Amino acid sequence: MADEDDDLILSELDDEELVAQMFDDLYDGMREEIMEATQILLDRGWAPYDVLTKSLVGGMTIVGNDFRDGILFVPEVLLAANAMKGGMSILKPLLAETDAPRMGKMVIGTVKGDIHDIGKNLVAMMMEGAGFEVVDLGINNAVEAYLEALANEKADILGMSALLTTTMPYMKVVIDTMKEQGIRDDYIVLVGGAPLNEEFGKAIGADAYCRDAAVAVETAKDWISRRHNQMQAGA
Ligand code: B1M
Repeated sequence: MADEDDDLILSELDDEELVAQMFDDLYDGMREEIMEATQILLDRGWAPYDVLTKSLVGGMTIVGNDFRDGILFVPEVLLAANAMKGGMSILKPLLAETDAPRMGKMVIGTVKGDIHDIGKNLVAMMMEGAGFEVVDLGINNAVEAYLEALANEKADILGMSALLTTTMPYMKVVIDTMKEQGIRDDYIVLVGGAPLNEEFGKAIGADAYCRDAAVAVETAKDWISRRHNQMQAGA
């Protein structure tokens, strides 16, 4: 017998019902339904950023809480993450659509020992949307990978992401190595990830902690313009 959900026609739901259904579908890892619903919201005139934050990130927060409370386990969370990425793949080109002039270049990656990449991918997308060039190193990055990319790409900004309390100290290893090599001040260093906070960012010697992707964009813009002003003053 057909399941009740099989009969559900997403396009017939109003916005509020559709977002609630997306929370359920994300929870159940239903990638195709998430992609369809993402497109429906866009077709109804929702801004890509609103679809991202109000439906996808909102749904993922519920998944995160139940993962924390032992109600969901790794395989289910992986399916949810996969569904979220399906929605993000539709939003990515829209968030990146911009006439903004190139703002600067960022190398970003999740630190060694950590395979969480959804937040980092969001930051990368939003930075591209704001006119930054982004070199995404993916997950599990050792200090050498960051330093090599910074040099090869002639980047302005280093972005590091960590989602585990056990991996966040590795950010300090990267920054300390930059100091040892005398290159720390050549780059703007921004850090982010759910377990971090402003105090931690300061303590490890980052230029700023970014609470979310939108803050990362604003902070990056702010630091780039400070750098330009400093360079002009020194010229
Ligand atoms: Co993991 N996991 N996980 N996990 N996971 C957390 C982080 C956890 C908090 C869950 C929990 O217990 N509530 C917990 C960490 C606890 C702790 O350290 N104190 C945890 C754990 C324990 C683990 C494992 C150890 C579980 C296990 O194996 N027993 C394991 C670790 C594997 C490893 O990394 N070595 C693990 C595995 C996984 C999955 C693979 C199943 C999956 C990851 C899939 C993937 O990323 N491709 C997963 C997921 C999905 C999560 C939760 C549920 C969701 C994370 C997420 O994507 N959030 C998470 C619970 C939670 O955070 N509520 C959890 C959505 C995303 C949009 O937010 O990543 O915070 P976030 O990014 C935000 C900001 O933080 C910021 O901007 C982003 C967008 O606004 N930001 C930056 C992030 N990076 C930035 C970089 C910047 C700037 C801003 O640079 C400039």
